[in-house]
Amino acid sequence: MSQMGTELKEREKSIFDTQCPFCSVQCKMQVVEDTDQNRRKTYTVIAKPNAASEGRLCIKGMNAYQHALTAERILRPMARVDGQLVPVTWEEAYERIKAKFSELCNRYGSDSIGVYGGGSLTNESGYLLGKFARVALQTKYIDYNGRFCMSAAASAGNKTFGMDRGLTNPLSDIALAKCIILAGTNIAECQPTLMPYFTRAKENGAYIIVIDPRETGTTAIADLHLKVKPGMDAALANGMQKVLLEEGLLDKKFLTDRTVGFEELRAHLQQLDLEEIAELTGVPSESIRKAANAYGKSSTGMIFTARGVEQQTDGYMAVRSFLNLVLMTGKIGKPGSGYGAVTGQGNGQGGREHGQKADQLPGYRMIDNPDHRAYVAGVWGIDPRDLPGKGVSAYEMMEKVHQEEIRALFVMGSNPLVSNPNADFVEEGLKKLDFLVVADMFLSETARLADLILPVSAYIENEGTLTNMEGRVLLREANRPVPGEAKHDWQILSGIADQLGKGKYFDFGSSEEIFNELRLASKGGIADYYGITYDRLRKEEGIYWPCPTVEDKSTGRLFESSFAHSSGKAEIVCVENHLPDEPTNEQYPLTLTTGRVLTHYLTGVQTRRSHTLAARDFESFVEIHPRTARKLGIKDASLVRLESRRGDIVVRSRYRADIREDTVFVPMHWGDIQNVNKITNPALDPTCRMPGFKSCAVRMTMLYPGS
Ligand SMILES: Nc1nc2c(c(=O)[nH]1)N[C@H]1C(S)=C(S)[C@@H](COP(=O)(O)OP(=O)(O)OC[C@H]3O[C@@H](n4cnc5c(=O)[nH]c(N)nc54)[C@H](O)[C@@H]3O)O[C@H]1N2
Ligand SMILES: Nc1nc2c(c(=O)[nH]1)N[C@H]1C(S)=C(S)[C@@H](COP(=O)(O)OP(=O)(O)OC[C@H]3O[C@@H](n4cnc5c(=O)[nH]c(N)nc54)[C@H](O)[C@@H]3O)O[C@H]1N2
Ligand code: SF4
Ligand SMILES: [Mo]
Repeated sequence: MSQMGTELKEREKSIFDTQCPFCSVQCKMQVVEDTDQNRRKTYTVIAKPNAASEGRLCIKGMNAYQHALTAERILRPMARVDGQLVPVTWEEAYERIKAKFSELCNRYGSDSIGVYGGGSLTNESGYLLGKFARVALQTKYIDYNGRFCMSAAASAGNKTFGMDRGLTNPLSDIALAKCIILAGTNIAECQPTLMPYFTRAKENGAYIIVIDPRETGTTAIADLHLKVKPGMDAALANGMQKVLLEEGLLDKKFLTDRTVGFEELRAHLQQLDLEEIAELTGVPSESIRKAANAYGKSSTGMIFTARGVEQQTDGYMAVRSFLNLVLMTGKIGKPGSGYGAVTGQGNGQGGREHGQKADQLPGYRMIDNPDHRAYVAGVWGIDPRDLPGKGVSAYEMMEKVHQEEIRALFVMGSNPLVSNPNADFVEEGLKKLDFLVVADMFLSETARLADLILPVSAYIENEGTLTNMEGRVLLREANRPVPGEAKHDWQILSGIADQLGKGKYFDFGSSEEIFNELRLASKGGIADYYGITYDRLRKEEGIYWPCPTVEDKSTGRLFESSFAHSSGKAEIVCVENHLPDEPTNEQYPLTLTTGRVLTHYLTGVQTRRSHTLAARDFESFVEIHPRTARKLGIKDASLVRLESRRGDIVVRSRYRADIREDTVFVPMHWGDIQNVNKITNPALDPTCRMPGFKSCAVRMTMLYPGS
């Protein structure tokens, strides 16, 4: 006994059960903190088996403890006094919010305050943020960073199937697919722990087609790589549909029984020309034929799209063009056949379901639907007439900030200065605000401009549910104490609501209590969480929605016998061969596309603070074909300036012989002079309001030409 006591004194172990804060796989893990007799701490990360990750972790998950434990965490609220950020008490922080929000509300009305959320927030916090905007602030202006992420796929899923849930099948179905199309998705670097599902499919004989303008970790497993011109996916999928039609590779029974719109599509495809499509897309017609035949002839097949296809000014229609392929061949609702919009953020799925969106109420209800308003108002105990109407999308909120229609902005879980397109414009707008409040763990680029910063807990300290890319709800346990005076997001929302005299609507003592209200608010909606409880989540390996009753056990496969539209049928649509919003010309001769690298996450606020990850990629770069570079006099590994009509950035050149010669690629993980969004195009998709992050016209010059 005494010996054990001494040992414990010498070495203390604490084990924290958690989930990776980054991507949509939501790998489970344990962080073991080992303290030696000199109080020195070392950390070991252990992957925990669970259904999606099957016990794997990638390099980001392995090192996620580092940013959570850095000395750079904000530990006290900070207010701007005489231009400087100084620590203040929570009481003072709340009082400042109350004073400023009340003043603006009285002078300009409640819509002068905007709320901006994020897909890293737990379901509970995201839900509460939506309620906070509508009930505590009564503003119509709320939107979130998922607008830049999932909005194209979500609107395409809703319109085509009547429902948007990232994957229509469980991940285990991938191994059963005989042909897999990965369109604009770089799973190897963005959801690395899912790769074994695809290699398993390949071992089972699957033919893998990857559509991407450059070579990536994912194209490495491709049997066929289509190097499409950025922004031309809708046309490419049109070409493949034309081939399916010509070759009679159609599931006629499925088309008749389960879809509408095919006859119009047939007429539309007949007048398209495959050679013209080959020219437009930069993909030879033989390759388009090969891809269509492989998919059309295989007994089972799955198509996945991600941001390469979706972050376009025709992202919504581009996804629908791929969904036409699914429906023409009847490859959905069966083992090994389905579609997946590969969700991005940790809670990118749940974050888009419960009311952070401008037009949405919990459970995928719509804010302009009178029945939906009445139901949710009932759950919240308010008069439906007091619910505001529909607001505008994330970037459009930034336009309203610029126009000084929105005068105060409350940001929780996003770094909009780096993630919005046209960042210089966004920065100008944020600087005009009367009051910018940012709730974050770190002094992000956006927080640096704030009038008030509220310190929040990190994933490892913050319990709550997150819904992974399969639509599987998971409970993230959290037993590490919150550092300093940081608070959970939901506690901050309750605290402010209380100050504003709305405390009775936000009287929660735990995330579980909020979840229980969310269950009720989502009940009967498309994303029905009513049957999911914390108790069940502790016992089961996560639960798929829709889950209307506590007995419900879904297999995770949707649309086996009918789609979610009231007719039960899926909708086929004719898609035009859309061109990117900003064509190249003599002045701006290159197409810039943007994306990610394995080691960093989004705007890099977290991963740039992890020493292991930062050391791997410590600065931004531009991938360029050596032939293009030589024509422009650009040397390898040199600092170059990239300019568009909106601004310029400085990054290091990186020769890549496998990228298209007309295209360059820059990752999005750095701020300031390396913030690629200083040059991206803010033109939006007319349906889902997604910006065209993946295509704009740029020029490139050496920063020090003589060097
Ligand atoms: N390491 C890492 N993982 C992440 C993230 C991260 O920041 N870092 N972020 C998470 C989030 S929020 C998201 S949304 C996902 C994003 O996951 P992905 O969408 O897979 O990632 P991206 O790198 O943005 O884009 C994917 C690929 O699209 C290609 N592409 C560019 N333009 C086009 C085009 O016009 N057509 C086609 N077909 N392809 C094109 C790019 O070359 C890139 O390889 O990743 C999640 N996982
Ligand atoms: N050019 C270009 N731009 C893009 C994209 C692209 O491919 N190309 N992709 C877009 C996509 S898909 C996305 S998802 C967006 C994402 O863009 P952002 O919304 O800016 O995403 P993050 O970098 O994750 O910023 C999250 C911020 O919230 C903080 N944070 C993390 N967890 C929590 C939490 O639990 N609570 C609170 N209060 N704060 C937290 C982090 O410290 C960080 O400062 O970027 C978009 N922008
Ligand atoms: S980043 Fe994604 S794949 Fe990597 S450990 Fe985290 S959740 Fe898993
Ligand atoms: Mo995303």
